[in-house]
Amino acid sequence: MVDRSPFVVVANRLPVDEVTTDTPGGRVTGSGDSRRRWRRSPGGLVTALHPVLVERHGTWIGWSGSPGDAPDPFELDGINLRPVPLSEEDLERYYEGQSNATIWPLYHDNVEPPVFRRRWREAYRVVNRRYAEAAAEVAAEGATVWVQDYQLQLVPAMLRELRPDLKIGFFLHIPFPPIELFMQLPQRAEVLRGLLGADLVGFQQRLAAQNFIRLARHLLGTPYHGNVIEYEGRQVKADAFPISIDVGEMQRLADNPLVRERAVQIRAELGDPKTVILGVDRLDYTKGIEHRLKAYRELLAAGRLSVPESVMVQVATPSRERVEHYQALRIKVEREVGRINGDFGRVGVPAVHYLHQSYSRSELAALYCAADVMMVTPLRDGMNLVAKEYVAARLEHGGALVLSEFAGAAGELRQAFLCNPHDLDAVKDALMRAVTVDEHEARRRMSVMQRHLRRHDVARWASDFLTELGAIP
Ligand code: GDG
Repeated sequence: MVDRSPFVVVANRLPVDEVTTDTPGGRVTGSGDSRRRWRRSPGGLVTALHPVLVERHGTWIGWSGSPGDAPDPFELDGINLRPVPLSEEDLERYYEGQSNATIWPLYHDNVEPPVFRRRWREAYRVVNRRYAEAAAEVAAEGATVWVQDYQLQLVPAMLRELRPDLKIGFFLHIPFPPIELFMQLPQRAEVLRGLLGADLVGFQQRLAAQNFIRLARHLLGTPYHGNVIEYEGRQVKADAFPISIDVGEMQRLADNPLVRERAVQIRAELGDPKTVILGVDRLDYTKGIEHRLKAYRELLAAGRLSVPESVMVQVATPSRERVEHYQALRIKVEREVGRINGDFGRVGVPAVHYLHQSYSRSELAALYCAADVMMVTPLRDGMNLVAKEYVAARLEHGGALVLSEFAGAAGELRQAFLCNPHDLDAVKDALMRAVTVDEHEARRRMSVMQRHLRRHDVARWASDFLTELGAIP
């Protein structure tokens, strides 16, 4: 039996990974056959919420990462973890289906056509109820429950029905679409009512909060004043809380002598080019990887860039590999990489180093330190933390960020080289401006953006949200 908590986080995934080998740092939990080792997974969300969770004897509810029966609740680094079971079929329908093949593309401006399936919708409902029931069970009287992201949009209303005494917050990490797109969703009223179960609904950008408020009015006729919606005798606030990163962690990594040495080594391994251009993304069609590669190819073809003076490194972390859209994307990206290397590479000197792999935080930091230009060109992105990580890692190095106007981060990182990723010429121009910017100007831009990030890190994001929710004084 888990103790009841005054502070509960509900997210699709628990912030831990199971350790299968004797990796140092893994903690043993449970007893007998259920002895399993876990390690806290890196991530801004858990870093930001860790102090609050520890201080308040908090509980995190989520999936453990393995299909089938859930492990018993356990404690790790001062946080109570309450696993929710997901079967193979739940994963296929609720997670890969409704979450990642319906809602994900729809909320990202339909950059790929969303797929609508009735059985996915039903699975989404069933799984959301499971998370809501778990939260209702562990939350203490009058507790604060913070629900995270697009996989769990029905949880706030389900939870309110079970436990009207709770204070419920919801944060959406991805964009919230304009009315005309949202209206395509067959489950639209149910999703909207699900979100309206919260006391505070947080978005990455103000525009998203406005889309939500207008949608509620359009679909349910709910009156509103400012950012407060009147719904079923309650007030629901909708506001923007742009998420950020653990700036200190990234700066410490970038300052670590081993990471710096590795950055020098990476440049040497790339043949000490004049310009290293970097992309780091989950292999996702919203990230604009193909567009970026195409822009680079056209610049090479026109002789505005050349190999080996410039080289591109594209890390494309494997993601959602069982979803069809992602399989098709991988083929397209890899074809483009092959084409560029075929046309412009030489034996031992590729034009693009393509890495379909996952890296440690320190290797990522070394890549950020090694790159003169970082390309972040999503077609649509709630925020994009990679852009913020690059800026934080640059310390005194200068360097230039090419950033899509369609990433939430563009609202804050105004000194980046901004571009419209749908306009190939604009991407090419922004990339050339970043490649050729003089050092003084590059440092100036970087230091303005760093100052902004130091004041707006992920701890501030969490405390702004929880203060607005009335969960902290
Ligand atoms: C969603 C929204 C919003 C990437 N490769 C590796 C690795 N990463 C890390 C990055 C970064 C994170 O993953 C990716 O975050 P993004 O923000 O760039 O993108 P999404 O995954 O799409 O995140 C997004 C975010 O939620 C937060 O609200 O910003 O808009 O789509 O931290 O560094 N980390 C490691 N190895 C890798 O190979 N260790």
